[in-house]
Amino acid sequence: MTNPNPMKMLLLALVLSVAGICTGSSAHAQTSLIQNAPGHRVLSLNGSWNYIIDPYENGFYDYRREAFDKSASGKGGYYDNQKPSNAQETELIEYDFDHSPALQIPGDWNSQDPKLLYYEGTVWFKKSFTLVPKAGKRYFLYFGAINYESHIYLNGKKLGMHKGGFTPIQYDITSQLSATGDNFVVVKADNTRHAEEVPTINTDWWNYGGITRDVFVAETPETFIVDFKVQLAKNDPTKLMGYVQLDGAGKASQTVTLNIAEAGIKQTLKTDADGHAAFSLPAKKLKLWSPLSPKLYAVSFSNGTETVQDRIGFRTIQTQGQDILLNGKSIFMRGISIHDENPLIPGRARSEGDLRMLLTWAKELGCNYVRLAHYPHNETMLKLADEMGLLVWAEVPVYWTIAWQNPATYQNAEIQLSDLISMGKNRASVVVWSVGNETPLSDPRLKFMTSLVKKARALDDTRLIAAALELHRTPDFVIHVDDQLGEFLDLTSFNEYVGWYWGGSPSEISKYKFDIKYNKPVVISEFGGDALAGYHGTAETRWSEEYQESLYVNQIKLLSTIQGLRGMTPWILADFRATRRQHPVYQNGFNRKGLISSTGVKKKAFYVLQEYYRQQAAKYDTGK
Ligand code: GCB
Repeated sequence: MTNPNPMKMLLLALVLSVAGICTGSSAHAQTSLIQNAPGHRVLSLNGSWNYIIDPYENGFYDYRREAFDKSASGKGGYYDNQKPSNAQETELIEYDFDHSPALQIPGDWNSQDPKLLYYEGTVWFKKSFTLVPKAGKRYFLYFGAINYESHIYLNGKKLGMHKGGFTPIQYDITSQLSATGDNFVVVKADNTRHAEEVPTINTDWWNYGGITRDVFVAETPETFIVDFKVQLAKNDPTKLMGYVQLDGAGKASQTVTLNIAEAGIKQTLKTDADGHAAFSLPAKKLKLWSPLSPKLYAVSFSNGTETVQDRIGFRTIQTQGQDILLNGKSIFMRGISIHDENPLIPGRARSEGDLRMLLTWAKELGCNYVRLAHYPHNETMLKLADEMGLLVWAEVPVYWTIAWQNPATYQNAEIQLSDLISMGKNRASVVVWSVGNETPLSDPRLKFMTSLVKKARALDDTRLIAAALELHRTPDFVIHVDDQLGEFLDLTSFNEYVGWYWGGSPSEISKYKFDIKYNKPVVISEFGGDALAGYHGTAETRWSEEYQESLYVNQIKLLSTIQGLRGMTPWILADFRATRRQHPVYQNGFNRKGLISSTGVKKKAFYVLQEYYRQQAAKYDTGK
């Protein structure tokens, strides 16, 4: 991220309000996301939140459909959390959070209340908390994610509105906290799907609603370290580059010290008038991060009033012809696609333990790489990948039929991409930014997608940019990969479902050939087929484990014919909920392409891929 100069901030505010992404009174509008925000956590708001299901949005609009929070008094909505003001209880109040049921946060609502499994609409949440603000400190209310549109209120006053179900939301609440320490926060979360949003109405995953990631209050000094980046320079392991950004009245001309003690790096930086200090330093002695040796360094920045810390790894990633070079050495990306879902709940992953379980399964499969599909995953997931030695493909929900011609839709996608990059820019594990998945060919789509590519490169030119491309086949069994978007990307990636959507059985896979236009590394973003764990038959029996097993055997043979094959992320690690999947016997509301079932059982195909990855590891990890 670059220095937020005033002109840029003005433009950004304009764009935000056009897109309707995050608006509120200007004092509270979302500014730069706090880097490593949990490091500033002073109070967790996870736990029990009371909720009210409000399909008609009675807590938001009056009976003439006027929004209460836009009325002269700003009062009347559920966010008032109104209580009877006298003992006789003479007032008419038709809601009561404190006698309403509670859900656990973080956590989607669908998996916690059977009434809400298919629900799409508004649910209100309320939590009371005690926090006595200290003089000279600032406080930020931080939500890891709320799906999809959220209106957030503190002590009855609106902080703002945010769109996007997978990126953090933060508001400066310093002036809004009550002096006595008694506070309440109310959230209107609405997961209604809309054609013009990102994602659009049609996806192949469950539209989980609610406050799905951690909530906390962060405390900072008046002037504090809001953002920083420390990574190796593009393709140069000898140079460390980055910046630190201060926020607050005293941000200009401050001294900030960068310290990476273990590497003997201590550097004094001086901020400019905008509170920004960029640096470029020699970094000869750093031990580089890789899946085989995921070395992380303790990195800190101090400005006299505070010290912020992170654990950061350093590596280079680049392509050369059809090779992907990690720290200058050719690698094969042994991957698997993953949704942000714990199949054992089943529901959105809620805890670090859930995320660790998913990545541990990936390691067991022999992976050195994961594709975090199809939207930004939890920041904790990226940190775990750093720690466990897994390369990451991180993606935005530009999926299928986006409203390509709508400028607000584009701005929305771009903001989600920027927030994703902001969240993951210090993670060595993240090597690919993906700007979208299987988007149908058209000129407006190409313009939209190439603008996202440009944006991603402008924000971070040290990582590879990719997308799951479109492909088509001809009657001679040739699969053509010539989607024009491929010209603008670093990898050739595509989803290829021969043997499942194309062709009647896995044995037909061998008839196919590839015609790939680009001389770039090929990293297959998806292939796969459904299998119901425990259901057995022959290799021709749809939905059986044997069918899926044979599909993997034949796909691996077919893909191995691609000269530039440098990796893959088959679809998918575990079965996941999907409304499109209606077969009452075999699917029952689940996409069954998982290598692991919704009860945690490994299917036969798991072992096929595991063996293939064992062979690939032997070939590449030893440098042969
Ligand atoms: C795809 C999509 C993925 C689906 C998968 C399927 O191409 O990218 O989101 O879940 O196919 O199972 O059809």
